[in-house]
This record gives sequence, C-alpha cells and structure tokens, in this order.
Amino acid sequence: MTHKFAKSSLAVGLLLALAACANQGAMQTTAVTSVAPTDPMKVTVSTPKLAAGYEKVAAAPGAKLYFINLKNGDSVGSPVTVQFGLSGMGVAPAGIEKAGTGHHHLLIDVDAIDINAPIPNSDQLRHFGLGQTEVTLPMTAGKHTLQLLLADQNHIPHHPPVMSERITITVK
Ligand SMILES: [Cu+2]
Repeated sequence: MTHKFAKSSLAVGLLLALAACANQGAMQTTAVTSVAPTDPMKVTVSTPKLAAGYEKVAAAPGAKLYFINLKNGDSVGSPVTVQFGLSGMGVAPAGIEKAGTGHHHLLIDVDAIDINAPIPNSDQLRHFGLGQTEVTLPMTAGKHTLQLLLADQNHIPHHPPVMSERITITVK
C-alpha cells in the first residue's frame, strides 16, 4: 500500500513538472508569434493555361510547401541552411514529367513574380532542378525575405501555385 502511494505521488509530481514545461512552452510560442508577418509577394492570378496554350500541371489539392528549419523572424548566421518541406506532392528533377510532382525554387528578396511564365533563373530565383530539398547559402548580413515556390518540369508554377509563406530572416 505504502509502495503504491509513493508511486502515485511520483506520478503526480511528474505531471506537475510536465504541466510547468507546457506552460513555459506556450509562453515562448506567444513571444515568437508576436513578430509581424512578412507582407506577401505580389503574384499574378494563376490561369490554367499560359498565353501560348501551355497547360499548367495541376497542383494536388491540399499540397503544402513550407520551411522546415526556419520561421519568420529568425536570426541566423551565414552560411544559411534552408530546408524545403513539401507535403501532398512529390519532388522530381526538372525535365521529368510526372503528375503530382515538381521541383523547388527559393526566392530571395523577391517582391513580385509572374506565375504564368517560367521562373527566371538568377541569384534571387534559385532553381533546384536536380530535386534537391535543401541548400546552404552564404548570405549578406541584414534582413532578407525567403519564399519557396514549386514548379513543373518546365519551371512553370502549378495551377493553383504551390507556395510557402514568405518569411523574413535576419542574417547576423
Ligand atoms: Cu526550375
């Protein structure tokens, strides 16, 4: 009986400790979400077909693109590792036509984009045509916006577009 009592008071103690941790976690989360969200990028209205008649690849319903290791308001050192998360669709290299797939693009400090055209290729619009799902980049100090955009075998965004949230990070 005594033994049983000791066991249950230990369990209560553990529960209290867990509750205290959970509370602390909630308070920290509140502090982080007080960072103002980054203004969304200006995006053209997606059309199922391009002017030239090209039929866009359909996005899977509910597909989500997101940053695995970064969130809005993070401060990081250079080089910056960015991990690309995708759920509901698959990754395929550029040039490979397969339903429900695409490859990643990382948009750095991009304020506007035409999603009814192939994504241009530049230091600000980086293609991961081999099917890569992360990159480590040297970045200049200061604030930068990052956003992910999925595109098909021809670098044309899906319909509707599969985009991540746009986030701002500070590079120390
Ligand atoms: Cu591309």
